[in-house]
Amino acid sequence: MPTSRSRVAITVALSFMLVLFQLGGAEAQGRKSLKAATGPFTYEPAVAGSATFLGASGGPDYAADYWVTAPAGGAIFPSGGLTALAEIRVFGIEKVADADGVPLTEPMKIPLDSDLGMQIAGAFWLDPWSYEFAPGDSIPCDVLVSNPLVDSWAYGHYVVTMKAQAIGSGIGVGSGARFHLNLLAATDTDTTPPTVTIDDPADSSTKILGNIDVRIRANDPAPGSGVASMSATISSAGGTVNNEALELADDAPQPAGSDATATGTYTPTGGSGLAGTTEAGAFAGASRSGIGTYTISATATDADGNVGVASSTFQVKYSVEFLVQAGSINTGNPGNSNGHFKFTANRSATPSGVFIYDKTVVVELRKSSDDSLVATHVFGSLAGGANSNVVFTADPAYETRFRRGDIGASGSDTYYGRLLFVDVDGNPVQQAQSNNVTF
Ligand SMILES: [Ca+2]
Repeated sequence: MPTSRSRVAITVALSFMLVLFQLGGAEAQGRKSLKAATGPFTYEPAVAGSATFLGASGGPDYAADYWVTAPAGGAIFPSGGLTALAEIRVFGIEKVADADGVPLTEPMKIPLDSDLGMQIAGAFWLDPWSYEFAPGDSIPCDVLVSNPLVDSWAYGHYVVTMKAQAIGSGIGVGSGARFHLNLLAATDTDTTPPTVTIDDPADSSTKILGNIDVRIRANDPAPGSGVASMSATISSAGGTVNNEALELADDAPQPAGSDATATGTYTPTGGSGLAGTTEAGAFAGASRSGIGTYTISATATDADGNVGVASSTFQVKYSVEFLVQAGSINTGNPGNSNGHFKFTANRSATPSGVFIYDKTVVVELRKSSDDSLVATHVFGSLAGGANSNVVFTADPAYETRFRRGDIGASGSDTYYGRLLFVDVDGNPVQQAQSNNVTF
């Protein structure tokens, strides 16, 4: 027999349950009085997009979007819920025409659980793939379609339908958003070569002697067979470097519409290693450094053998810095008045910005007023040292002096120094020009 205390407890519990029951009933009663939003999901536009993929390497990813709208006109769904959790997915696949574009007498349903059905549905990436709708909610659905890479027997024209489905909500799936998917053979359909772009070194650019980055992009326009391979060669203007193959790493093959990228490094002579970095190993007329004018020729071939080309011509120079560019006037001995030039010529900091010893150096003294050539100093060991030659100093640096008495000037004048070195092809090429000096 229950104690009085437990009797109280049972009574309280029963009352509480009764209240809960009544509340629940009231809620249900309340919901029952709410109007239901009826009807299926609707889709806008009815056709979300279309894509054509040619062969196994054809096609970029196609992006499309459409809106999914839940039925409105009520506060609840027919089953009584305030919201309905829907799955958004590929709902049906139909083949409507064969690979030659001939319509099928009757569209062929491709079961979603067949290999082909799974392959095609798997190429559709939907965002979102699930959403909790309230009545009247309208949401954008993004779809990204990639090449399903079907076997050639399956080539043809398909209609893929995407729908939202909220099981148990009482909302119909509706007619869905359709996507036209054309899966065709690549053969004999691609006659357009890939476009090729040399990003680096850019055409008309100037690089400092060193490891020079090379970056080439190729893109086979869609629809197309895709970039199958890439290559590039380099030549110097005078042919000393002649169609040398560049070692590139590339990410070809790429489908049509997608960039394939090839990267690598070209290092002209002296750009790395020991050559030119010691006085004993100095560059000279017979063993020249790699400064000069170069052209890279790049090619990209698509899967159907169409070849696209591009070229880029660029300069390679030393990094020149003046340590001294000064004129001094000697009033006591005017002939000793002189213009003094001291400078470094280094390679690029990539890989090591060291001083380069290059005996092909030429310093021209030119009149600032008319650019006329007044005197030329070359590397050498003539008597007079830096007054007659360009010499290496221990810094290391290049140094030379032009004396008024040696250049036949009767009074002071204003000049500038023009620095040249002989390039890979044997041509003296200006690397720098000094400020004006007066002496
Ligand atoms: Ca092509």
